[in-house]
Amino acid sequence: MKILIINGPNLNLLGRREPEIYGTFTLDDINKRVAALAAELGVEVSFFQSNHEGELVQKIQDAMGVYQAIVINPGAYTHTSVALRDAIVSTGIPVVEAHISNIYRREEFRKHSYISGVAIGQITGFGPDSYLLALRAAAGFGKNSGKKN
Ligand code: CA2
Repeated sequence: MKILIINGPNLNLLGRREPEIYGTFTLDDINKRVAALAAELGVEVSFFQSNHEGELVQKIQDAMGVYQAIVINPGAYTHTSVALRDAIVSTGIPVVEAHISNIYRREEFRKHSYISGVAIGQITGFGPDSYLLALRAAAGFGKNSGKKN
C-alpha cells in the first residue's frame, strides 16, 4: 500500500517560527518519524510540500492510480480552498486530514475546514503525533477497505 503525505503552505517553516504554537520540530523531523512508522506498518510513504494551491491540486490529481490513501495537512488552505476539496472528491482517494495545532481552540476562522467534509476523518491538536495517528488511520482504512462489516 502506498500513502502520500502532503503538506501545504508555510509548513516548510516548522521549527523556525511560532514554536509556542507549532513546536520546535522541523518538517524533516516529522517526515523521518512518519517514514519510521510506515516501515513498522509495512506501508510505503512519499512526501510532498508546496506553498502553491495549484501544485497541491495537481499532486492530488497525479496521485490517482498510484496511491491508495493521502494524509494531508493543507495548512491555511484548509480554511479557504474549494479547489483542494474538489480535487479530493474528484480523485476519490481516501484522505485523512491532519493538523499540528487544535484548529478548534484557535481563531474563529480556523474552525471551518473545507476538507473535513470530504475526508475519512480529521486528526487535530496532537503536534507532530497528528501525522503518525493520521498515517495509522490511513493504513488501517486501506487494509480494511473492501471488507464487509
Ligand atoms: O495546525 C496546523 O497544522 C495548521 O494546518 C497549520 C497552518 C494553519 O494555517 C492551520 O490553521 C492549522 C499554518 C502552518 C504555518 O506553519 C508555520 C510554521 C512555522 C512558522 C510559521 C508558520
